[in-house]
This record gives sequence, structure tokens and C-alpha cells, in this order.
Amino acid sequence: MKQLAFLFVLALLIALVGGCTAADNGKPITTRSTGTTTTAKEDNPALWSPVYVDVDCEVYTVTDAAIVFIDGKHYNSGKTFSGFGHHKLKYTKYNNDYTRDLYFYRAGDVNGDQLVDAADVTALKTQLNGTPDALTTCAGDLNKDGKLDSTDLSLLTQATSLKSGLLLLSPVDGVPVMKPSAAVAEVVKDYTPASTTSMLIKDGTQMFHRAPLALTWASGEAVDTYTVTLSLKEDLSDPLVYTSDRTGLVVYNLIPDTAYYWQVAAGDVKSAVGRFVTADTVRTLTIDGVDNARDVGGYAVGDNRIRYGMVYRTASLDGITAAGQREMINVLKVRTDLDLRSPGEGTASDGNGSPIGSDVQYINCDAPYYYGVAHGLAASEYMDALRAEIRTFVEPSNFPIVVHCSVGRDRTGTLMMLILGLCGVSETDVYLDYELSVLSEIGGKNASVPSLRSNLTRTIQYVKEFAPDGDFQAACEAYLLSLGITADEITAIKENMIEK
Ligand SMILES: [Ca+2]
Ligand SMILES: [Ca+2]
Repeated sequence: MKQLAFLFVLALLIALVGGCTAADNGKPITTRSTGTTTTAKEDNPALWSPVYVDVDCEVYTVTDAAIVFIDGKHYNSGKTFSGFGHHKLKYTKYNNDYTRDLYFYRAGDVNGDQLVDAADVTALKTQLNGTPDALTTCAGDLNKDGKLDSTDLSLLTQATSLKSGLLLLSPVDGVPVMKPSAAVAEVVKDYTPASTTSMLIKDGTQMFHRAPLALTWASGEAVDTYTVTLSLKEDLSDPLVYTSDRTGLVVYNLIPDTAYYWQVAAGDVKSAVGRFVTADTVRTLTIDGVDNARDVGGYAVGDNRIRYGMVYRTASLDGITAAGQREMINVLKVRTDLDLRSPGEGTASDGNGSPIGSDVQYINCDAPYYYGVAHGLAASEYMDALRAEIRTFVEPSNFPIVVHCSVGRDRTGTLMMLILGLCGVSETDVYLDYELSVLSEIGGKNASVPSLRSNLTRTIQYVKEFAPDGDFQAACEAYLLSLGITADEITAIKENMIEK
């Protein structure tokens, strides 16, 4: 509750501050002023690295709350941060003390006076001739390509002399954005079912989330609301649409290894159409108030793959915030909430439907998990529930589906093993998809990777007994047929899940 109350106060403060206009003489890249204390989200995926916070993208002015957001979690720093520049954040988590360097900056504000104007062009020229300091390195990198060079100087010159219209600044095309966390990338690379270890269970969400993407632009004049259109097509059809009251926007959860096109509009004024590409690797998801969230899309099925944007697996949705609901509905387009918990467990079957919202279909199945446990696949009293779970994937209008239990690891993992196995995902990738849970905060808590893995191994061995001479996919199919799932239903599930 404490956190909710804080978020409410924060939201109120953001609302109060949102209408402010920077009283500066220079050409503003932002239309907002900032106060003395800053709340921020990290935009750097590396563990324990400095946190660079572009205030135009992700910082909110608050009064005396010395709390910093990093990857969606807030930490009480025990001190306040005054103004822009370099600060030290100290905080405690899991009984460990951490210190991180925080740089609060505004893109383009190279000299740190909170204005973006011709003085910054001069300052950047000077810094480029020497060894730029850390603040300049982040504030001056206008196209956010990780390099500070003459391209940034040219963009800053254009931005500060812009008389009208909209100029896209970042991201730059050709440099993959929204990189996976270092830990996820390490696990996915050359994964074998013995490669993750308990050493990876250290700090939950820091290890799980993909870097958010900061879209930035400059405006010839201050505008109340910008509309940002994001599409997989160059003609911007079928877009995701966001609004922003500043000249920056942070987006999450885009599809990996994919080209996107984007445009900013202010009334009738439109920018050029920009293009960028996202980095590869598993689509872990950032949904405020929901842990262990990821898309099961992308796994290879022969020459094809599992479709992105069809099935998301998560931990409990009970703590979802309004921002998380918006992400689920507007970006992930969720239509069905498949809750695998027992009635009465959290909000399961409490009569209020899905925590995502009343437009989302809610299905609750008291699900089995693993083989060889009391609540397992051999327990006949859970087979009605298992059939209902599986049949949720038959009807195309149910998709996209979010599947979850409490942690999103065991009951969800058992169901995903069967669905992905049925679709022809390799046994190795099924293990990978399962083990990624231990990199999330909730899924890694009190987890022993070897014992979890042995649970899955025993369950896969049990399923394989249904087609002893066949492969894993044939075994999943035979097992589901033995449950009473029909051949037509199995075909429908595959058609829904596999991209052709
Ligand atoms: Ca400045
Ligand atoms: Ca740059």
C-alpha cells in the first residue's frame, strides 16, 4: 500500500508539474521545467553501471521524496538530489549496500544550465576538441548512438536554431536499440540446459529487463502535446500511438530484431518518418507492477518461428498499476487473462475478473504443475483444468493471451512446456524459456536452478512416455490426445502460434 500511495502522490505531482513551461530564452528541447529532486528510470542495461537520466524522457519533478526508480523499482536513497549533474545514489537491497552514479541531464544541455541553446553548441565544440566529461558524453549524444561526435554537433546546431517544424533526434537508424540485459543475453547465447546456475540469481529485475528506448526530437516551438506514431510499416499503417507532453518519449516492449518506423506530430505539423531497428534476443517485458513477464514468441519451429505478440507469460497480475494496464492493453493488445492459480489465491476468481481491465476475458483454471508432485500432471483431479487451459489456445479470438500463475514459473512453465513442445519448439528452447524465470526478481527468489531443472526434466520424461519412439513434439501431441484434446484442436493451436 505504501508504494501505491507513493505512486499516487507522484502521479499528482507529475500532473501538477505537467503544465509548466520552461521560462528560458534558448530554444527549448523540452517544454517542462524541473525542480530540485528527480525521480528516474534507468536507461542503461549494464549492472551497477552509472545511471544516465535524460530528464526529457523519464524524469518527474517531485518535492522531497528522495526515491529513484531503476528498472521499475524504487529505492529510497536516504538523500535528496538537487538539480542536474552528477549524484551518488546509495541504497540497500537484499541486505546489500549499493552505490551508483547518477547523471541527471537534459539532452543537448551540455553545459548543465538546464537550457538548450547556442551556448551548448559552443560548449560541445570545445568538449569535442578535448576529452568530454561524463555529463557531456550523455547530454551531448543527441542521437543516442553511444558516440559523441560531429553528427551530434550538427544535430545540436539544427535543434537550437530550429524556427518551426519537428526534427527527429534519436534513435539513429542502424544501431540496434532496446538491448537485452547483459544477463539475459549471456544465458541465451549458446544456451544449453546446464548453463544457467544459481550464480545468476542475484538481483531480479536488474537482470531481466530490456533497455527502454528513448525517442527524442526537437520542436521549433513549445507544444502542449505531441503524438508519436510507431509502426512496422513504412506507411505507418496499423500503428502504436503514444502521446507526450515533452519532446521525448520512452517506449518499452517492442518486438526484437525488427525495423520500426516512427513520426512525431504536433497538430498539423509532422516530422519526417524515422526508422530504427531493435536488438535481438528474448522479448522480456517491462510492465509496471508485473514481474517475470515475457513473450514466448521468436523460438524457432523448423524454418519458421513462434509468433510474437500472441502469448505472454508473467507472474501474478495482482499488483499491476495503471501504467501496466495501459501497456497490456494499448501496446501488447491483451485479450485474454489465463490465470492458473487456485480460486482464492490472490485475486484468482474473486469475481472481479482480470486485473488488467474489464474488457479482458478472464479464465481461471486451477492448474497442475510438473510431474511427481501432488499437484502434478499425474493427478487426475486436475485434468479438467489442464484441458481448459490447453483449449484457450484453440480459438483465434482469444489472442493475445497472457498466461500466469503466482510466480509465473512452475504452473505457467508446465503449460508453456506443453504448448511450445506441441508447436515444435526444441527441447533446448523449452528449457531456456523455462529457466529465464530465474533471472526475474520473483522467479529467482529462493530458487535452486538444478532442482527446478530436475522438475522440468522429470515432467518432460513423463510426457515422452506417451510416444516412446517419437520426438518431443510427437510426445506432446500424443499426451494431449490422451487427455481428450482433438486433432483439430491441436492443428488450430499450431496455426495460431506458428508464424508461416
Ligand atoms: Ca545549456
Ligand atoms: Ca551520437
